[in-house]
Amino acid sequence: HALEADLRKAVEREEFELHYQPLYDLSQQRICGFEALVRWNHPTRGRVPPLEFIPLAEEVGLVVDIGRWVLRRACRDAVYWPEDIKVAVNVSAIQFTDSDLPGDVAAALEEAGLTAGRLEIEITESVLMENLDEALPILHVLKQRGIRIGMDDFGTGYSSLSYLRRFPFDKIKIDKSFVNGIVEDKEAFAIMRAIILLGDALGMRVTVEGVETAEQMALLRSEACDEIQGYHISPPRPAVEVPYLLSQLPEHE
Ligand code: G
Ligand code: G
Ligand code: NA
Ligand code: MN
Repeated sequence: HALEADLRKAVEREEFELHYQPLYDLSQQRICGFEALVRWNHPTRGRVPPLEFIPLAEEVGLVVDIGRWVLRRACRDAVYWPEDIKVAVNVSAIQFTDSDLPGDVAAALEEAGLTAGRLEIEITESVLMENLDEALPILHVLKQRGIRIGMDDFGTGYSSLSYLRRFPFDKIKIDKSFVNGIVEDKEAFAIMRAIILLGDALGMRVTVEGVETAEQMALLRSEACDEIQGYHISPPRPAVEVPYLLSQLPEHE
């Protein structure tokens, strides 16, 4: 596999880069954090999307090294941001089973000098599904140390609801597929509303992903939705643009 060989070199040569997408607080009307999204700038192929190389990296065991790099890079970037701005990092299931995730997280925070409370770990349901017995104690350790834990792509799996009882997530991120049609379609809106109320009733912060229009944002503002993410606020942007985004986006109404 040619891509696999290149991926190995990419780890050594640090061909990765993090882009950041704002998380926008609806009541404060300002950015409250950024999600780190990894990019691979291949020397000849150009940019390879994460949906292509993350699954491959998981298969061949490279996702642990890449994940460690992402954690370190994200903490080192975030330490230069204002103190009330959090950084969210995606973590793969394999990082729970094949590495010392709490150790890697602690090292990344310590090396950067970042407070644990500024870091949020995003996990998808498949992470939990694949190894619940191993993942749950690790999540508890991270949470005890003050790291926030969010359930990503909420609603896309068939067992999301049962996981809400098994672990006290700080946040759920409602998958972008649920935003489609909320403005035009009563049923779509009813489902969105019910999921938001569920998260809210369980004391979790609720984020809606994939918000692309002002109408969607206005509708969510009238609900118990805490924050939104999506192209309407901003697509993921390179780290150097974070200060610009922080200075521009309060006007984003
Ligand atoms: O940014 P983009 O929409 O292309 O991301 C596609 C997918 O890749 C998303 O589902 C996202 O969760 C995943 N992804 C992005 N960055 C990382 C990362 O650093 N680690 C892991 N495990 N997944 C990531
Ligand atoms: O799985 P995860 O939630 O981490 O995926 C994040 C991905 O969603 C990123 O690749 C990002 O590029 C993409 N994304 C972010 N905002 C929007 C949006 O408003 N619409 C769509 N269609 N995709 C988005
Ligand atoms: Na995510
Ligand atoms: Mn998501």
